[in-house]
Amino acid sequence: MFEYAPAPESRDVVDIRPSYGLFIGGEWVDSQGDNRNKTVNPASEEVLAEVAWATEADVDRAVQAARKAFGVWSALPGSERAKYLFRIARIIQERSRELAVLESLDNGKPIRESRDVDLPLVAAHFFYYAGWADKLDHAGYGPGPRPLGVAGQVIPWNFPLLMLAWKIAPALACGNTVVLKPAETTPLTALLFAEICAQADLPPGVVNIVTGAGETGAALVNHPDVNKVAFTGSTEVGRQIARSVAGTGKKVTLELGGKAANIVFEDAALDQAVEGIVNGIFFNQGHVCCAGSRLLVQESIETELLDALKRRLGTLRLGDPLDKNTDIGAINSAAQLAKIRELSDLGEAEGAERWSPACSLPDKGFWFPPTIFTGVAQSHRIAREEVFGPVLSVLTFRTPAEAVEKANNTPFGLSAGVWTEKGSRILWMADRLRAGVVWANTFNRFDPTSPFGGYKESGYGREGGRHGLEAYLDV
Ligand code: TXE
Repeated sequence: MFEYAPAPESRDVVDIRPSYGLFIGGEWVDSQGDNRNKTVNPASEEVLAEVAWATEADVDRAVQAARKAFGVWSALPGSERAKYLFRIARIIQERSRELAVLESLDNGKPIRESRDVDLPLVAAHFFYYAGWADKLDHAGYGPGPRPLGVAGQVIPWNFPLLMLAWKIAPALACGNTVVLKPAETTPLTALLFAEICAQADLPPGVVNIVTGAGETGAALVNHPDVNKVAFTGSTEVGRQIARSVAGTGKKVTLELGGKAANIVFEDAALDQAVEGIVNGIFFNQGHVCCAGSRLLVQESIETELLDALKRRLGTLRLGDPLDKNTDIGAINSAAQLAKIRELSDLGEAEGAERWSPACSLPDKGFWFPPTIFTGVAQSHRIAREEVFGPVLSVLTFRTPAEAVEKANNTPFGLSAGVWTEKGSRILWMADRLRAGVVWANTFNRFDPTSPFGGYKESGYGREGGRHGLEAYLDV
């Protein structure tokens, strides 16, 4: 039988420099400290590049550059800022193959995802917010909505370029300038984005990229000349940031963890629900804050649904992220792999039953098979804590009210999914689920026009859409 086997994506389409400095004031500069960080390909553990590790003094330089550029950038007419953002969006499209390959190399995600999900969404965010830049004066905010000033932005490693787009595009559209710190394990696409800013002739200092770890992030967040802090990452660091900016007058948005319920009723279209469950938890190796990590299935269809889900998991291909057939790539880091292993072992120790399809893991790199836990109780840690990996906890319910109660029974509230053919039930559930996003008969669907963000410990503020714009404006 004919089998379609596309050639793997070539890594030669990207030109990775052996070593990178910091992008400050439109120039590449060395860090003032001696520390450097090696970023590795998590699928092979091969070192991709050496990256500067910004000190407090470097962060200060970057903030000063952003402060200086703020005067020029915020004074431009919105239509001029729009031109730059449109230009950036177009260059992202032109260089999207290069960016997608680099993202997969540095992060471990399958090329099919970086090429077909991340990159189109990255470009879409720049196009969308470019469209807003010249309309702010007529958007009903009253005269002269004002940018906040310098935005200090700290992002995680699961969607490196997309999180950058979520943060930089609205900030620039409103007239703010930016210092952004990418995560230590995935700095490369942010550094390529810096090149794109230069290619778009963006005025120097409007976007500054400082690489480093938590201390660099903390120096940025705590810098007195930063007016707005935007963070996506762990709930624990989110709490620290909220404490450290308290009383400073800085505006803050925090996008933190989740433990979303994907709720399947007995009247759902089961084949679609199976695809939605797979997409919900195994997309991006489960490194997704809104991942559908808890499956709540109506008791009457539990066996049927789980049989179908297991059959489907048997067809998923795990392996080389640059292979266009790959469904599941590498875990981003040794530390994240250790966390996934620890919580999974704990799930077993607490009495849940663990299942994975037969699949061989590559010898080198960081890998974890798609995994399902059944017989999970609400008190189990795998039902309460964010695993941030390809691990699904299955719980059951009998009535819609019980589904709501179980879905809401976590400290988080980022997203939820409902699978049913009854429209009235979707609305009834959406009204009662304490989650920033409720998807109906779909999951993990994003759009730059829609606000995204959490309830409860999942954080506060919204990114995307008009709400995302307001996080960067004084109105
Ligand atoms: O997160 P950190 P980690 C969750 C997920 C994961 C866990 C730990 O459960 O297993 O967090 O991941 C920077 N001040 N999420 O350790 O440390 C850091 O350098 C300022 C969910 O990677 O929060 C990086 O750039 N910044 C999440 C960013 O914060 C600090 C995405 C995120 O790293 C800092 C990622 C400090 N004190 C992890 N300490 C989501 N919501 O999508 C670290 N950083």
